[in-house]
Amino acid sequence: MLYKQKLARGFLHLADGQEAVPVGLEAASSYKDSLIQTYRDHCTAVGRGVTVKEVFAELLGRVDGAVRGLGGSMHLYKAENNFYGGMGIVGTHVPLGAGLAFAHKYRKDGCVSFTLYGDGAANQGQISEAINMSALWNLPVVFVVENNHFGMGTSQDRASKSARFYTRGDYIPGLWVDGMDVLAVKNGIAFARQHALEHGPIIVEMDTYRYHGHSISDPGSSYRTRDEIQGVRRARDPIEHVRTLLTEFKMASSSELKQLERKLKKGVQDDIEAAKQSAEPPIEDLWNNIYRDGLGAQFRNIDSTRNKIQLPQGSAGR
Ligand SMILES: Cc1ncc(C[n+]2csc(CCOP(=O)(O)OP(=O)(O)O)c2C)c(N)n1
Repeated sequence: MLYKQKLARGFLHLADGQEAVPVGLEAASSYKDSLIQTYRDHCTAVGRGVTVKEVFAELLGRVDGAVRGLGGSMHLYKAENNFYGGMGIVGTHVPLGAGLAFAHKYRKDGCVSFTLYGDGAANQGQISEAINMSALWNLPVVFVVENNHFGMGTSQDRASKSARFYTRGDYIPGLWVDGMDVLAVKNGIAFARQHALEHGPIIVEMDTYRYHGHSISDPGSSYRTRDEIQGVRRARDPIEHVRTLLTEFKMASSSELKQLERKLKKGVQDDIEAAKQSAEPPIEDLWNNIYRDGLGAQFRNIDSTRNKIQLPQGSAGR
């Protein structure tokens, strides 16, 4: 809705349907482990300790956002909890994930790198390169394929010769996990984390599903039927699954859960309102964090009264 109101801008990829993956992953790891992933990063960021307000403020491009409103939906980040984003270019972060694992091994800190990518990304050459190096050097990396069954408007079967992604590491082992079941995710990740520490890299395929289109510009129903989406919602929804477990095992009653849901929804609404109140970044931020010392006055001046950037004479076209 914020996007339709033109308050959230840029690209936007929703992750509803895939919630069990970050929740289960965080339950079996710690913020000392590194985590890096794609642009579909809202839930993962919250799992890594980015607040809901920081996520919304980032979507709205405000200074209270996770990266001061400069990154947007695809570039959430929290270095102090070893969350390295949020990357827009498909597959490019996977070698970086291997690099993070190299750092853990070098420092001997007993931690691993969780490197998440999609079923579409799994066909990229650089994934094979990252797997080769991490196997060669025995790096503590867990490659997590979030198989939501679709790339950008393309089903996995039209893009992948083999859609058994957990087998695609050739000489490294793989594990298939029901990515809609948070407890299965937790157990799978706990196993894989231990394996990575003792024996090196492993692939974990999380069988999950995205309800929405690839991004906000994709209605998401031209390459699959609405019945299919409704069917997954009815049979496999990760949140309803937790509700069933909690009530069946009498850990909470359905009215307690409804009350909790109301409270959380109100909290999210409050966070959205607070995000809307946050200021836009100052114009100087256009070049802060780009050059080591900031972009010097030798290149650009700002006429802040007119809010316009002026290039010095003779510099046009550089
Ligand atoms: C190198 C590169 N090629 C193409 C794109 C455009 N693109 C963005 S997402 C995407 C599909 C990726 O699908 P998948 O890896 O399954 O992840 P999902 O979106 O399903 O989470 C494509 C082709 C891109 N961002 N980067």
